[in-house]
Amino acid sequence: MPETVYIGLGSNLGAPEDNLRAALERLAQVEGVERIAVSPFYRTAPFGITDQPEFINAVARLSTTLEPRALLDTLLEIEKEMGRVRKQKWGPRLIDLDILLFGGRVIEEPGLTVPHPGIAERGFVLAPLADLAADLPHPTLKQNVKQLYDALGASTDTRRIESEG
Ligand code: A4P
Ligand code: MG
Repeated sequence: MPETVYIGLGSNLGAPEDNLRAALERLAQVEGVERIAVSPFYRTAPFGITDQPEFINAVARLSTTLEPRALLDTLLEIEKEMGRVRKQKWGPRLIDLDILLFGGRVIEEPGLTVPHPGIAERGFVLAPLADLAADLPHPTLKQNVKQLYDALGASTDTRRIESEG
């Protein structure tokens, strides 16, 4: 059975919106992956290291027959093909693709943690995720996406921009 998966996309180097669109196109071409929906794009203040350009963030909902590890490898491959060089934790990047949620699964393995551990603290994840799935329950936090976003409150600097993927 295919699983419904949510992927977080982020970029703050080059032409970030084009980078997100390019990554989405590549994702849709992967065998075993079907793209169902893409959130609006958001312009977001950098989290972690604040002295870097603003990010463009979005979330995509996919349907996939791939197992989580195979999907992660696919995402890392797309990042690599798109020229991402890993330098600094939380630092600037051409494209960052994270598995946010994989059905209701809870995975803790070396190199793969699902749900993504940063979801609840990150407005740049919760805002676009809420556009696609406000009522979706978080598998371990026992709140839905909208409740998590509301709990984060006004501390998030995210602005929806009109163009979409
Ligand atoms: N990994 C484990 N679990 C997962 C998962 N669920 N999805 C491993 C994807 N990858 C997962 O990733 C390092 C390793 O995490 C991968 O090889 C994979 O095996 P990375 O993307 O290179 O991580 P990183 O950048 O070195 O550090 P970190 O803490 O993951 O950075 P984040 O959390 O990705 O944060 N501000 C705004 N406004 N918007 C952003 O998008 N992004 C970051 C990066 C910082 N600030 C931001 C944004
Ligand atoms: Mg990542």
